[in-house]
Amino acid sequence: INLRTVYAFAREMYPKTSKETIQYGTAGFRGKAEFLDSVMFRMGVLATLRSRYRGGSVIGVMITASHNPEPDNGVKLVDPKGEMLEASWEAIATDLVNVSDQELEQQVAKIIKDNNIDVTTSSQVFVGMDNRYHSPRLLKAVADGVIALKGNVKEYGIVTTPMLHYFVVAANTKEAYGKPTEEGYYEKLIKAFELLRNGRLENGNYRNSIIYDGANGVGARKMLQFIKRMKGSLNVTVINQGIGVGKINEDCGADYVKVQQRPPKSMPEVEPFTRCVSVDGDADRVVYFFTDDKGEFQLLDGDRIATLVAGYLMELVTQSEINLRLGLVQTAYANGASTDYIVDKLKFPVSCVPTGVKHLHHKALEYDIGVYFEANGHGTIVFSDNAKATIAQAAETKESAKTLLLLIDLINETVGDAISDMLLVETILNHKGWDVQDWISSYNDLPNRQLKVKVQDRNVIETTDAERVCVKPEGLQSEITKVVANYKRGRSFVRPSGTEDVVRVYAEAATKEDTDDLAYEVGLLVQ
Ligand code: 16G
Ligand code: ZN
Repeated sequence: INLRTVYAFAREMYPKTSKETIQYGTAGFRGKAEFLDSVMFRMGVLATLRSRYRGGSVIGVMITASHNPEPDNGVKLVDPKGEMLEASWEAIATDLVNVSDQELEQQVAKIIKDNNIDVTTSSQVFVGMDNRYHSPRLLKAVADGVIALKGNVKEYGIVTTPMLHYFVVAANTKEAYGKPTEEGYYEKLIKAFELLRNGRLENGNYRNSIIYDGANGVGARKMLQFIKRMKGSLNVTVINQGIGVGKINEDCGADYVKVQQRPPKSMPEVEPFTRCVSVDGDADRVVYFFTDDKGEFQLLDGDRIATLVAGYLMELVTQSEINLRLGLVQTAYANGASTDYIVDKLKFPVSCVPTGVKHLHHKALEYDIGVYFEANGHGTIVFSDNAKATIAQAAETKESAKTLLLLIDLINETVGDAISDMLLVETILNHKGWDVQDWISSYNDLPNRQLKVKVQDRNVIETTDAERVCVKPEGLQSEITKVVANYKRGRSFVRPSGTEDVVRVYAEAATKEDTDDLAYEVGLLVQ
């Protein structure tokens, strides 16, 4: 490999146009699409190096800015087991993206040397993208980066983020996890879903239809593909399909619904208590919602999904008479009422970790069955090898264990998957004979509020204890503690955002007014 060609390629086709330093954060690189061409090219280069470093295993590259506005785009790397890129390589990525075109050749040589990479070995990179209009251009840049290092690249075109994770794992496990194709993905999920339904489409209060808000993103397109193949096992009406004037995530989608606490603007008139679901722009987050008979909006977010799933898994494990370690992983954003419910009522072990999928996923792997969800709707369930073997054995005699076995196939263990999570929720509600009213009445959420505060340098704020305690600047935490003490059931924390140049404030309290006041007071302390 001639590294000169990498440099020549970069300078000719993907010159670096921005001088601003960017950082590989919790969601990879994000920014305005027009400045990302050189970033994408370099990530193609890096993915190829990473694949060689990992003995030729497939590395994934996903082009998306998830729930962010349509003009933004971004890129993240997927490691061989479907996890987020290893932390030490985040720094390597940051360095590689920020050097000048002239320094690029040197920098690539340095990565090769530091990591003892044999550049003559084979490599494989899978690339996917969301349906932003600039994604195809950026995808080509990634592919060219791979080609510059004489690597192999497979382009999946427009797919959801969790689909790409699935393809990577499927290929790296030699198809033990499934076929690494779009059709293989649909087949695996739909087969499990239909077997779990077992022909019983309605049950008790459960109605077999749902309104699905696709956020004008790739999740809408893929849901239309699911519908074609599902043959009526679930009646889905897709809104915000991405056809026409609607922009990705604008006034719709999981982030809008969760943060604004209201339905998408384009929501059609529906009967009270109609079950609705929203996914985000790359379909790795999902939240449910409905409007009650008083016209009030009701949200069923990631915490609700987590408690529903955890409770159900616990039931099945108990009925199967198997001994497995179950655990739920949350972040500081989890509603206090959800944590109380799960600890006191369900007697389920809970742990709290910092924001970001990699932290949750990592912690969940410590259990036999690890359930993790962020309140924003990103989450999944992971099963240890021991759990899989134990369940498979019990399934020979116990119905409940058979159900568990099918659930494993329905769940995309590699990362939070909005569509897979939705099919899981639908399965549980169907089995329980529940609809949204039954689900929401399991506990009462505490009113909560999030604020963004613009500050000069958000990194002056440092936190500990899974972001629940602020250690810097000195004295801020004691002031927050003092303020919080004035509110019944009050809880509040501040943390620097990992994706935007702001400090985030979270507050919850017994009443809505108190919550707003508390958020405001803490916001003032930060300013
Ligand atoms: C990223 C994270 C998400 C987290 C969010 C927080 C991944 C793949 N995504 O989108 O899990 O909730 O950042 O954003 O890790 P913030 O730091 O701006 O609050
Ligand atoms: Zn997303």
